[in-house]
Amino acid sequence: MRVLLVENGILAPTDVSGSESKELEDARNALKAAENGLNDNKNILNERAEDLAKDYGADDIFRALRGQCVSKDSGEYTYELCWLEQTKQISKKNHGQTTMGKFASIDTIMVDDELPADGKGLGSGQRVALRYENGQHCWNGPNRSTLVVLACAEKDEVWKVTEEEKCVYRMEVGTPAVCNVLEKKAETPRDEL
Ligand code: MAN
Repeated sequence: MRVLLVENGILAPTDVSGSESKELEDARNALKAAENGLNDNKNILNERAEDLAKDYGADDIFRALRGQCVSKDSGEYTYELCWLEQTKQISKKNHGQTTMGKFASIDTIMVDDELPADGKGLGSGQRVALRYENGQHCWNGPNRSTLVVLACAEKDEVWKVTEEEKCVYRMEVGTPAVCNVLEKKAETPRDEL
């Protein structure tokens, strides 16, 4: 009866024990592998599409800096800026790390600072600023946040870190990434030099 049904295409040709033929098993495994590969590629495609939709500043300039970090010792902490990722406060005593914000957005702000003789400062005019928000919660205060204000410099360097109010930090940072962005247009003491 079974043979008859198989011959007429009504039953699949499995053997009597019910186990699949080697060919069918191989084909099933190959299909599974192809499906896994397709899913992996779909995930990569989604990640790339999300990344392309993000704002990396004029000419996507900050994309190249992502993942790199610069740091500066100040008081009892080492402060670390990881471009487009997070800012951190690292205790010199116990090496405990506190997140001072995760990268949130790119902005422009006005500054009016005297430029130090060594040129390592913001000067005055419009500057690119990176906002880092929602860092580690501050006891009796907000979640920590950092405003990273940028000025043109030959190399990436944290110049100054201040805590403007409790758990609200400001970093002044030099980087070649903004040299062609705003400062060319702005009237700054730097242009006069
Ligand atoms: C830690 C640091 C300081 C902060 C206090 C707030 O000591 O993160 O910068 O002002 O916590 O309690």
